[in-house]
Amino acid sequence: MKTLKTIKQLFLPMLLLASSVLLLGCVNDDKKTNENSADIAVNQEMIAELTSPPHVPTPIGARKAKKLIVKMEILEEEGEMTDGVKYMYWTFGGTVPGSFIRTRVGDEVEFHLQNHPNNKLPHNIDLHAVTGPGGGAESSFVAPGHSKVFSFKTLNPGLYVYHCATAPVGMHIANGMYGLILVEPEGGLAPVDKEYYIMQGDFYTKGANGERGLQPFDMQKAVDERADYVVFNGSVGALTGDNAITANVGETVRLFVGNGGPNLVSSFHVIGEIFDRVHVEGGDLINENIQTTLIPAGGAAIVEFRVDVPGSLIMVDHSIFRAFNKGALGMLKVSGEEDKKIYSGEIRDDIYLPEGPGIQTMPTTDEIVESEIPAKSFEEQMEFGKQAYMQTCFACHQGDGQGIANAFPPLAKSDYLNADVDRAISAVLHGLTGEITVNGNKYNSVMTRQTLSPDEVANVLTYVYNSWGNSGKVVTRDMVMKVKNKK
Ligand code: HEC
Ligand SMILES: [Cu+2]
Repeated sequence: MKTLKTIKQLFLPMLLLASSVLLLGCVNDDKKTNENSADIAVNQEMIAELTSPPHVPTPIGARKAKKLIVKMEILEEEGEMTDGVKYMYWTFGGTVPGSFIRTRVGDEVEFHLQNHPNNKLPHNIDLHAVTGPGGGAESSFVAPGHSKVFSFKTLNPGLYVYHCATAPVGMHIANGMYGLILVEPEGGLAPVDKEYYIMQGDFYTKGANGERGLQPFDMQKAVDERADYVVFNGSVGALTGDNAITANVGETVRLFVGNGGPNLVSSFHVIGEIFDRVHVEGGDLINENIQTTLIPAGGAAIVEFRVDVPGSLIMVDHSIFRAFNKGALGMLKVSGEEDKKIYSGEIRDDIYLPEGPGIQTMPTTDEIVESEIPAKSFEEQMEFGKQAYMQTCFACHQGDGQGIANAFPPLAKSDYLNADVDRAISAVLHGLTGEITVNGNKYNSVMTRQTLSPDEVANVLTYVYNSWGNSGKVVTRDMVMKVKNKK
């Protein structure tokens, strides 16, 4: 009880301060506050410090508003969802969630969005901290091997989500394209001892939870909101065991918690702790003494508490099957002296382990293997071709070649495909842009060049031509070489 009082004493002056700021805020109407922020002058520039989760950049404190240069690189890269399960993540800065951006109100952010040349897809960024069309999405659409620059002024303080908004938007978000940007108020946030960055996300894989191998994204499960994994910081175990975040008894902890979705809302809870203060939805409203705070998809919260006793605090989405069966579980390890007045029981460091199938080994016979060997028969061409399709084409043209309306044309019963085999080979070898008509529907988009060997091109197209009601053509290596040597 005494310690509780001390916490109150500690936070009371801060609260008074916060409420007087709130009162002042009430005198001005919102619009005026924004206008005032827009008038804050910037006269120096600096490169923004970006950090990977669970770390956050140094607090802003009393720094004056500046021109802040943010360089964010998009990387599409394979990672591990859980033991033995690989996933092709699309990332801002090489991590899920993406790099943390820390700014203050009145900063003029010059944003450089760089799409790595090895990437397959165009992307963009929608920052919820932006006042402007699409949150920046319209100005930042960038093809692989290009960089886009746009600039915005941070008008409203708060913790904001950013995400990719390229069609199909849900798929880009589901593959990990989200992160947090903090806009600190004038004078900065109150100092604390430890700050961390945590973001929840739901993932949809072709195989069930725990099924091994490289698991492609499953559009239908995503549409149906049937998540195979719900995790903090991009994978099962990203914040447990050796990856746990830490603090010492008596320290104040601030968690910047976001939810990338794409679908699920998070009932964020820390087992064995009460949040002293929560910046509700990442905004100015402060709530106190909270057990569980709701974080919407595409939303965030700032959670603050003092740790009083040693042990492992377990962070969960209190939709509890997600925590124990789908991965939404992290640890904050607190070291220091016990305080029997606050908690008298035995404290163990190792009692909570995810019990879901995600951590069990469930070997399957049909693991996806990459093949460099030329196919010896039609059956082998079909088999290798299917593997290549599931790894390379699937993301856009979908599992049954049905495509995605207004974004990716169908390969199933495609008149465009069946009319001209050389043209199809060329599309895979060299990419395809400009307006085309497939089965009466117009598409005007970009298919990037696919990095496949001539054998793989022959196999994948043979698979496509002999699936889903197509014309049944067989494509050979020689046919591919002929098209290749033409250009
Ligand atoms: C990054 C997404 C993406 C990937 C991956 C991709 N495509 Fe495409 N594909 C497209 C887009 C977009 C178009 C339409 C281009 C346009 O509008 O000019 C297209 C067009 C085509 C077409 C011609 C139109 C049609 O429907 O018949 C063929 C054939 C094709 N792709 C085959 C493939 C094959 C085979 C693969 C895998 C080796 C593949 N694509 C991988 C996006 C993709
Ligand atoms: Cu994207």
